Amino acid sequence: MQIRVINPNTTASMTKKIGEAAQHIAAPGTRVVATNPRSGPASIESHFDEAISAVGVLEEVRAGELEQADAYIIACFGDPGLLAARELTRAPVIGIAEAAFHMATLISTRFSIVTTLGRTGIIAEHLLQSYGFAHHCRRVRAAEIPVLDLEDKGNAALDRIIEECLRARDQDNIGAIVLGCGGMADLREQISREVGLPIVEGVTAAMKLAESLVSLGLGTSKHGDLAFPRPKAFSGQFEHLSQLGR
Ligand code: 2AL
Repeated sequence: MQIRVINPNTTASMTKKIGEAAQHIAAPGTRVVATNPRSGPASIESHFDEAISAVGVLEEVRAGELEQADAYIIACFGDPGLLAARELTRAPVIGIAEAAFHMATLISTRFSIVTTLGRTGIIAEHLLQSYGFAHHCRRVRAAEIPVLDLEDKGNAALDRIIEECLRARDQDNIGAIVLGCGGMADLREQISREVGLPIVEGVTAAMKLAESLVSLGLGTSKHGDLAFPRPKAFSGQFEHLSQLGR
Protein backbone atom coordinates (compact mmCIF):
# COMPACT_ATOMS: atom_id res chain seq x y z
CA MET A 1 0.00 0.00 0.00
CA GLN A 2 1.37 3.41 -0.94
CA ILE A 3 0.10 6.45 0.96
CA ARG A 4 1.04 9.87 -0.34
CA VAL A 5 1.29 12.30 2.56
CA ILE A 6 1.11 15.86 1.25
CA ASN A 7 2.48 18.66 3.41
CA PRO A 8 0.72 21.66 1.85
CA ASN A 9 3.46 24.10 2.82
CA THR A 10 6.85 24.22 1.11
CA THR A 11 9.12 23.66 4.13
CA ALA A 12 11.12 20.51 3.34
CA SER A 13 12.18 19.85 6.96
CA MET A 14 8.52 19.75 8.00
CA THR A 15 7.69 17.40 5.11
CA LYS A 16 10.48 15.06 6.24
CA LYS A 17 9.30 15.11 9.86
CA ILE A 18 5.69 14.44 8.83
CA GLY A 19 6.79 11.61 6.55
CA GLU A 20 8.83 9.97 9.31
CA ALA A 21 5.96 10.18 11.80
CA ALA A 22 3.61 8.68 9.21
CA GLN A 23 6.00 5.84 8.31
CA HIS A 24 6.66 5.14 12.00
CA ILE A 25 2.95 4.51 12.68
CA ALA A 26 2.31 2.68 9.39
CA ALA A 27 1.52 -1.03 9.19
CA PRO A 28 4.20 -3.34 7.77
CA GLY A 29 3.83 -3.22 4.00
CA THR A 30 2.63 0.40 3.92
CA ARG A 31 4.99 2.77 2.14
CA VAL A 32 4.74 6.50 2.86
CA VAL A 33 5.66 8.99 0.16
CA ALA A 34 5.90 12.43 1.77
CA THR A 35 5.79 15.41 -0.55
CA ASN A 36 5.17 19.15 -0.62
CA PRO A 37 4.25 21.53 -3.43
CA ARG A 38 7.04 23.16 -5.39
CA SER A 39 5.39 26.59 -5.07
CA GLY A 40 3.50 28.20 -2.24
CA PRO A 41 3.85 29.51 1.30
CA ALA A 42 6.57 28.26 3.69
CA SER A 43 3.88 27.87 6.35
CA ILE A 44 0.11 28.19 6.44
CA GLU A 45 -1.11 30.68 9.02
CA SER A 46 -3.91 32.62 7.32
CA HIS A 47 -6.83 32.27 4.91
CA PHE A 48 -4.55 33.72 2.22
CA ASP A 49 -1.79 31.14 2.79
CA GLU A 50 -4.39 28.43 2.78
CA ALA A 51 -5.99 29.51 -0.51
CA ILE A 52 -2.63 29.56 -2.29
CA SER A 53 -1.57 26.22 -0.80
CA ALA A 54 -4.70 24.46 -2.03
CA VAL A 55 -3.50 24.65 -5.65
CA GLY A 56 -0.22 23.01 -4.61
CA VAL A 57 -2.14 20.21 -2.88
CA LEU A 58 -4.08 19.53 -6.10
CA GLU A 59 -0.84 19.42 -8.10
CA GLU A 60 0.50 16.84 -5.64
CA VAL A 61 -2.62 14.68 -6.03
CA ARG A 62 -2.16 14.81 -9.82
CA ALA A 63 1.43 13.63 -9.37
CA GLY A 64 0.27 10.89 -7.01
CA GLU A 65 -2.22 9.62 -9.60
CA LEU A 66 0.67 9.01 -12.01
CA GLU A 67 2.35 6.92 -9.30
CA GLN A 68 -0.92 5.11 -8.50
CA ALA A 69 -1.03 6.13 -4.86
CA ASP A 70 -3.55 4.10 -2.83
CA ALA A 71 -4.52 6.99 -0.54
CA TYR A 72 -3.71 10.64 0.15
CA ILE A 73 -3.34 12.60 3.35
CA ILE A 74 -3.49 16.40 3.44
CA ALA A 75 -1.16 17.19 6.32
CA CYS A 76 -2.17 20.72 7.30
CA PHE A 77 -4.74 21.40 9.99
CA GLY A 78 -6.91 23.56 7.68
CA ASP A 79 -7.39 20.57 5.34
CA PRO A 80 -6.72 22.89 2.34
CA GLY A 81 -8.28 21.74 -0.93
CA LEU A 82 -9.80 18.60 0.60
CA LEU A 83 -13.01 18.31 -1.44
CA ALA A 84 -11.30 19.44 -4.65
CA ALA A 85 -8.58 16.82 -4.08
CA ARG A 86 -11.25 14.14 -3.69
CA GLU A 87 -12.64 15.07 -7.10
CA LEU A 88 -9.30 14.20 -8.70
CA THR A 89 -8.99 10.59 -7.57
CA ARG A 90 -10.79 7.37 -6.75
CA ALA A 91 -8.42 6.85 -3.82
CA PRO A 92 -9.39 8.02 -0.32
CA VAL A 93 -8.21 11.53 0.59
CA ILE A 94 -8.12 12.40 4.28
CA GLY A 95 -7.45 15.74 5.94
CA ILE A 96 -5.60 15.69 9.25
CA ALA A 97 -8.16 17.90 10.99
CA GLU A 98 -11.09 15.71 10.02
CA ALA A 99 -9.13 12.56 10.92
CA ALA A 100 -8.28 13.93 14.36
CA PHE A 101 -11.88 15.05 15.02
CA HIS A 102 -13.26 11.64 14.09
CA MET A 103 -10.74 9.78 16.28
CA ALA A 104 -11.16 12.15 19.24
CA THR A 105 -14.93 11.55 19.30
CA LEU A 106 -14.35 7.77 19.41
CA ILE A 107 -12.43 8.03 22.68
CA SER A 108 -14.01 11.05 24.42
CA THR A 109 -17.25 13.01 24.45
CA ARG A 110 -15.49 16.40 24.53
CA PHE A 111 -12.07 17.54 23.33
CA SER A 112 -10.11 20.77 23.02
CA ILE A 113 -7.75 21.71 20.21
CA VAL A 114 -4.28 23.16 20.83
CA THR A 115 -3.06 24.89 17.69
CA THR A 116 -0.22 27.25 16.77
CA LEU A 117 -1.31 30.89 16.36
CA GLY A 118 -4.56 32.31 17.74
CA ARG A 119 -5.44 33.77 14.36
CA THR A 120 -5.63 30.30 12.81
CA GLY A 121 -8.13 29.15 15.44
CA ILE A 122 -10.96 30.41 13.26
CA ILE A 123 -9.91 27.96 10.52
CA ALA A 124 -10.32 25.07 12.96
CA GLU A 125 -13.65 26.50 14.15
CA HIS A 126 -14.97 26.69 10.59
CA LEU A 127 -13.95 23.06 10.01
CA LEU A 128 -15.61 21.92 13.25
CA GLN A 129 -18.81 23.60 12.02
CA SER A 130 -18.72 22.29 8.49
CA TYR A 131 -17.79 18.72 9.50
CA GLY A 132 -20.44 18.66 12.25
CA PHE A 133 -18.06 18.34 15.22
CA ALA A 134 -18.62 21.76 16.81
CA HIS A 135 -20.55 20.44 19.81
CA HIS A 136 -17.75 17.95 20.59
CA CYS A 137 -15.11 20.67 20.91
CA ARG A 138 -15.00 22.71 24.12
CA ARG A 139 -12.33 25.17 23.12
CA VAL A 140 -9.81 25.99 20.42
CA ARG A 141 -6.61 27.04 22.18
CA ALA A 142 -3.41 28.50 20.75
CA ALA A 143 0.16 28.10 21.99
CA GLU A 144 0.90 31.37 20.11
CA ILE A 145 3.87 29.95 18.25
CA PRO A 146 4.46 30.52 14.53
CA VAL A 147 4.35 27.23 12.59
CA LEU A 148 8.03 27.34 11.66
CA ASP A 149 9.06 27.57 15.33
CA LEU A 150 8.18 23.87 15.38
CA GLU A 151 11.22 23.35 13.14
CA ASP A 152 13.62 24.83 15.72
CA LYS A 153 15.76 22.30 17.50
CA GLY A 154 15.20 23.82 20.96
CA ASN A 155 12.25 22.90 23.15
CA ALA A 156 10.67 26.36 23.49
CA ALA A 157 7.76 25.59 21.15
CA LEU A 158 7.17 22.19 22.72
CA ASP A 159 7.14 23.75 26.19
CA ARG A 160 4.50 26.29 25.10
CA ILE A 161 2.34 23.53 23.61
CA ILE A 162 2.61 21.42 26.75
CA GLU A 163 1.68 24.43 28.93
CA GLU A 164 -1.42 25.03 26.83
CA CYS A 165 -2.35 21.33 26.89
CA LEU A 166 -2.09 21.36 30.71
CA ARG A 167 -4.41 24.40 30.82
CA ALA A 168 -6.84 22.56 28.54
CA ARG A 169 -6.72 19.48 30.78
CA ASP A 170 -7.26 21.49 33.98
CA GLN A 171 -9.82 24.05 32.78
CA ASP A 172 -11.83 22.66 29.86
CA ASN A 173 -13.54 19.58 31.33
CA ILE A 174 -12.44 17.42 28.40
CA GLY A 175 -11.39 13.83 27.80
CA ALA A 176 -8.87 14.34 24.99
CA ILE A 177 -6.76 16.95 23.25
CA VAL A 178 -6.34 17.36 19.49
CA LEU A 179 -3.02 18.80 18.30
CA GLY A 180 -3.73 21.44 15.66
CA CYS A 181 -0.78 21.50 13.27
CA GLY A 182 0.91 19.08 10.88
CA GLY A 183 4.24 20.23 12.30
CA MET A 184 3.30 18.58 15.62
CA ALA A 185 3.31 15.11 14.01
CA ASP A 186 6.32 13.97 16.06
CA LEU A 187 5.12 15.31 19.43
CA ARG A 188 2.16 13.06 20.27
CA GLU A 189 3.86 10.55 22.56
CA GLN A 190 5.91 13.11 24.47
CA ILE A 191 2.93 15.42 25.08
CA SER A 192 0.78 12.46 26.06
CA ARG A 193 3.32 11.45 28.71
CA GLU A 194 3.50 14.99 30.14
CA VAL A 195 -0.23 15.69 30.10
CA GLY A 196 -1.70 12.30 30.94
CA LEU A 197 -4.69 12.62 28.58
CA PRO A 198 -5.19 10.95 25.21
CA ILE A 199 -3.50 13.18 22.63
CA VAL A 200 -4.88 12.85 19.11
CA GLU A 201 -2.52 13.98 16.36
CA GLY A 202 -3.85 14.35 12.85
CA VAL A 203 -1.10 12.87 10.67
CA THR A 204 -0.97 9.63 12.65
CA ALA A 205 -4.78 9.50 12.93
CA ALA A 206 -5.13 10.03 9.18
CA MET A 207 -2.61 7.27 8.45
CA LYS A 208 -4.63 4.71 10.37
CA LEU A 209 -7.91 5.84 8.77
CA ALA A 210 -6.35 5.74 5.29
CA GLU A 211 -4.99 2.23 5.85
CA SER A 212 -8.42 1.12 7.09
CA LEU A 213 -10.24 2.51 4.07
CA VAL A 214 -7.79 0.95 1.62
CA SER A 215 -8.00 -2.41 3.45
CA LEU A 216 -11.78 -2.25 3.21
CA GLY A 217 -11.60 -1.48 -0.51
CA LEU A 218 -13.27 1.90 0.08
CA GLY A 219 -12.29 4.89 -2.04
CA THR A 220 -13.72 8.30 -2.87
CA SER A 221 -17.17 7.92 -4.39
CA LYS A 222 -17.39 8.98 -8.01
CA HIS A 223 -21.16 9.02 -7.74
CA GLY A 224 -22.35 12.60 -7.26
CA ASP A 225 -20.45 15.74 -6.39
CA LEU A 226 -17.04 14.06 -5.94
CA ALA A 227 -17.03 12.77 -9.53
CA PHE A 228 -14.04 13.86 -11.63
CA PRO A 229 -14.35 17.57 -12.59
CA ARG A 230 -15.86 18.28 -16.00
CA PRO A 231 -13.06 18.83 -18.56
CA LYS A 232 -12.79 22.43 -19.69
CA ALA A 233 -10.30 25.01 -20.82
CA PHE A 234 -8.09 26.64 -18.20
CA SER A 235 -6.00 29.60 -19.27
CA GLY A 236 -2.68 31.17 -18.33
CA GLN A 237 -0.65 29.55 -15.56
CA PHE A 238 -3.43 26.99 -15.02
CA GLU A 239 -3.60 25.81 -18.64
CA HIS A 240 -2.06 22.44 -17.70
CA LEU A 241 -5.06 21.76 -15.46
CA SER A 242 -7.40 21.55 -18.48
CA GLN A 243 -6.78 17.80 -18.69
CA LEU A 244 -7.86 17.05 -15.14
CA GLY A 245 -11.35 15.80 -15.94
CA ARG A 246 -11.91 12.15 -16.85
C1 2AL B 1 -0.75 24.66 9.75
C2 2AL B 1 -0.31 23.33 9.53
O1 2AL B 1 -0.81 22.31 9.98
N1 2AL B 1 0.76 23.44 8.70
C3 2AL B 1 0.97 24.75 8.43
O2 2AL B 1 1.86 25.20 7.71
N2 2AL B 1 0.03 25.47 9.09
N3 2AL B 1 -1.86 25.01 10.50
C4 2AL B 1 -1.76 25.42 11.80
N4 2AL B 1 -2.91 25.74 12.42
O3 2AL B 1 -0.69 25.54 12.36
